[in-house]
Amino acid sequence: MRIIRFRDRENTVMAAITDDHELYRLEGQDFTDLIIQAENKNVSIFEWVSEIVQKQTPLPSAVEELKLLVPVKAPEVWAAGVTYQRSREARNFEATDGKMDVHTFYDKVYAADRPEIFFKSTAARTVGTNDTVYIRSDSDWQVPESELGLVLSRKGDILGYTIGNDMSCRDIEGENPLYLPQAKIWRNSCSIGPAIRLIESVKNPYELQISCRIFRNDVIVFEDTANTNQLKRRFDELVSYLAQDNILFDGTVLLTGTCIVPPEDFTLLPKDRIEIEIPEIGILTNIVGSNLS
Ligand code: DO4
Ligand code: MG
Repeated sequence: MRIIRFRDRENTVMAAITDDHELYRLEGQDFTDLIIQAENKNVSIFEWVSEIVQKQTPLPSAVEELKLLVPVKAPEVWAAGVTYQRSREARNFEATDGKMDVHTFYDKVYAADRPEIFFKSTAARTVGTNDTVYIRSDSDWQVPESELGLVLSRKGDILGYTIGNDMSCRDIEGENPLYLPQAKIWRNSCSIGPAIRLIESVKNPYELQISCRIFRNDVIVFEDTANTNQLKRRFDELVSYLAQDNILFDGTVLLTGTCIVPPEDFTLLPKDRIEIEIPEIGILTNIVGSNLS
């Protein structure tokens, strides 16, 4: 069971459920409306959505024909870092000019009880599938980060899973860790989508395959696949650190870190197409633009 948002031919924003074959309209325009509706009915979102599917006639459109939007207007997107060995190695490389035998704060945070969690994005900076993600004009080393995203309630419950792209500037991040917000946050530096898969319909979130493909002039220039079974942390552990003495909102997204890093000589260029796929959720596709274009 996946939740999507889209804009119809009359330009109206709608939320819908798709069970892979049919599309069912939801009351309200956002995933956050579902959270409140289910709460008012005293049922889980999954139960509430199943009831709608049973009672309603499907919409006549096919998902492929829709102009999809972000699946939730996440008020905040947070991200965990260095949660996979591959990310730890990549950060060590950029922070030490390739001297991989130096012990860094990335090694420390990989092993520490407290994970790295940073603020990534707001609704205004977050785009959906088929939208443009931007690269910065003051960086020469930029990559997408393919991540599983947890969709949370204000109480810190994990309600569903989405795909996230934590666009990152490796040169800015590697120059000085205090530059992290600049290496991570700018206009259109985060994308999420194309859908939210409700937790009840995922057998094992620690066995999800994540693939990333980057196309330049329609030719594939990078491709890799990893699995959430390589994650060092548990999702509830990450959420408990995020929620500690904090305020969360319905629809907050927590990205869980990347396990796919392109080779050291790779940087994104305008017009590249990035596809991040988790089969249970879909394919998050973005075209690269520059703030100047
Ligand atoms: O510490 C830098 C950021 C790490 C990150 O974004 C990741 O591991 O995905
Ligand atoms: Mg990341």
